[in-house]
Amino acid sequence: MIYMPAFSDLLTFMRLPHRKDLSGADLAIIGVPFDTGGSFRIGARFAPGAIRAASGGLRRYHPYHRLAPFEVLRAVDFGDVATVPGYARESADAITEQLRQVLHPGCVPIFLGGDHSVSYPELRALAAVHGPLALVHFDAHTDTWPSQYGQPLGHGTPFHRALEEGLLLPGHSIQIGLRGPLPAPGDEHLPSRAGFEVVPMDELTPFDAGALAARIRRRVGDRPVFLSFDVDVLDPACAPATGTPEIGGLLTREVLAVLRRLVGLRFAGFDVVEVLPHLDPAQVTAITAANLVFEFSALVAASRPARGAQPS
Ligand SMILES: [Mn+2]
Repeated sequence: MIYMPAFSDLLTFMRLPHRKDLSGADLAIIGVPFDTGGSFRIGARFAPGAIRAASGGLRRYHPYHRLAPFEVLRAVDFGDVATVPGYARESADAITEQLRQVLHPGCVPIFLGGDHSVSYPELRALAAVHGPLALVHFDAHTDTWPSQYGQPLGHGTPFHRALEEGLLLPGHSIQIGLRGPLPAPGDEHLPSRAGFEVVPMDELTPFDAGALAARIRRRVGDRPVFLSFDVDVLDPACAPATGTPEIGGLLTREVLAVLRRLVGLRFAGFDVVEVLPHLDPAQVTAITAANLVFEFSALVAASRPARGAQPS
């Protein structure tokens, strides 16, 4: 028997089939290669390709959830959406429009950013399908500022824009891992004034995965939820290749322990953002992002009600 190794052939995420039609799909990997919303280091436009390349090292069975997500789910790799490099408004509108044409309620997208500004056009398309969403946001920064360099669209503003447009349920949303110096005094109160629950990094030492997962579950309840993962929530030792690194972050193993305790949430979508491949020693950040995408896929598979099961 001839077996094609996962690092071979044309690059899709874990060798999933490439499909532009998502009508039969339960899960879709979608690249969003826009990075000129970045305020410091840029280069995340190359992240979708780097994450797909890094996924060649993954294997298909998840021993914690005891399933192979891509055998449980009909999953595809959409490839990337088109963007307009350097033009935030035009890119945001193009991203939303393309996603609106393909997303449907039965398909969970996992977006490969891009800088964090892409969450806003993603949320516009997802809210059109599901209505307003709960947000579970892992990040060193709140990304809820009203403007960035005086402009409305950037990687520091996506959740402010989303709140303005009613795309989020702030009373069911939570931000985890915030830390680091801020542009102005009082900025630490920005997310709670917007209605988000905030778990700053200071509250995560010592780390208790069960307590954090319980807090997320209480906050989200049974609302459809968007999980947005900025790799800068991780300590730069775990994810050095990112746009705005902040020292003193979470360890990858801590994040995995929390994610694995979130089975059963109504996941409507995910993104993983701010991977900068040209700064990535030994692919460590891209490998981390690829593993997170695999974790998200396993979470979706483990959270699905059993097909054909009788309601109890
Ligand atoms: Mn961010």
